Amino acid sequence: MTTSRSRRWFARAQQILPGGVDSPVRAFKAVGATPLFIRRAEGARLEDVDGNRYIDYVMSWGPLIHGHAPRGLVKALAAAARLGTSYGAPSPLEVELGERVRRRVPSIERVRFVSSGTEATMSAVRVARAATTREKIIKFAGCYHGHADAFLVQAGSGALTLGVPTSPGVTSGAAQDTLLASYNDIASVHRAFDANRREVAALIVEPIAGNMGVVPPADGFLRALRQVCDANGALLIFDEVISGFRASPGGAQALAGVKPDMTCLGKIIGGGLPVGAYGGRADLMDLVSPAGPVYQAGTLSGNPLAMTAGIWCLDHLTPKLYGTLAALGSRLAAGLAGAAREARVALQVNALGSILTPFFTDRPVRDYLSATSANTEQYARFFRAMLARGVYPPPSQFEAWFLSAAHTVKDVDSTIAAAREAMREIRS
Ligand code: KE4
Repeated sequence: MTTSRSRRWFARAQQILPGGVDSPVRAFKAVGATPLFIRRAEGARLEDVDGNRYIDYVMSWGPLIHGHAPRGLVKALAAAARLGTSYGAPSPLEVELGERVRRRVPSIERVRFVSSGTEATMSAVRVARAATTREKIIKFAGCYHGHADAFLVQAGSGALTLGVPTSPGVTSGAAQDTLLASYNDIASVHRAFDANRREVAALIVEPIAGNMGVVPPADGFLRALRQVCDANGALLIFDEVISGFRASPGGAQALAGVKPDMTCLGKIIGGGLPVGAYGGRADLMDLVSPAGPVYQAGTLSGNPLAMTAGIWCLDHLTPKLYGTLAALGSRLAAGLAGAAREARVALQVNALGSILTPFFTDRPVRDYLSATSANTEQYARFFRAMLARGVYPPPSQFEAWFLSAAHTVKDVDSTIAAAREAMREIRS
């Protein structure tokens, strides 16, 4: 299997794109390999510029629950494009998609479409700060909400969980209003609230964490977050950019039976086109301009192509599909665990529905600390061994593997067979 054309494209790309990519994780730095440049994709398959084909478990990081380029979606987009690619004016499509979102996620009484998950989360926090006239937010170590300054923060020194920037260019001013808590540790949330009484506008959380690898919420954790926010007059924001319409037809909030004040969406509601959305209680969302004073805008917000894609994707999500995806997910999870056991490699597989992460550690993974106990070098070797066998996992230990309607039992069984060989190969 040659990847010479990808290498040439990567060398050329690095002359114009920082790091040769348009998003860092794609550069394969965490897995010590050269990124593959993709020529086309269809169903569950990627094809790189050298003609190599792979079973894809990145699936564009979550949007492609129906697989790459579903025929019906491509047809709908082609028709939409003939009617114009952007109007910069309202269209019925935004209303149609907004009503579909509300039917499936009733906590979203009003919704605003934007063009990325980052725009959605940063705008939701702005609304929360305006509604409460408070400035601080609480987030969890290991949860990722996009690259707005307020989120590029890690636990600083001292027990008070004060945030410090994780990136140059983020000012201490932007970071100081972000407090850190530990996922699945409600006591850490109480500590953050108690140390900042009546100062916390909102707590934002991935209700099923996907960005430290998949870490499901412990029983009762999300309900406890609802209670502690209510007790402190803070708003609860669910960042469902990954879990929205992925975990269940109503997202993670439907599974947990917990109603957030606001929800952020992305990925699946755009079917691979640039979309994000934030929404929630009408009294909060009616603060957003031009209904209210909280400013937020976007040239391509509600774009007709993206709305068309979102409508098609939601309309083709059936209860049966979730059952099929969950069965595939658990088959793959069990297969990876079995492959590791056979090779005597320490592995913990966290799985929920159609997302999962194999962690190379012998510790159960339930938060950022235990996730980072994973052997990332071993994951990198596993990644390279799988790529060589025609399987394309996420190029980082701390990401979710995504299944889609296009993946078959045969794909999963081939992946497991490849994993059995790869595990033997990497056994340290
Ligand atoms: P975007 O701005 O990348 O559309 O969305 C940010 C975001 C917000 N919230 C959650 C829960 C997310 O997972 C994301 C983005 N996810 C990453 C993958 N873990 C996108 C991939 C990338 O950064 O290239």
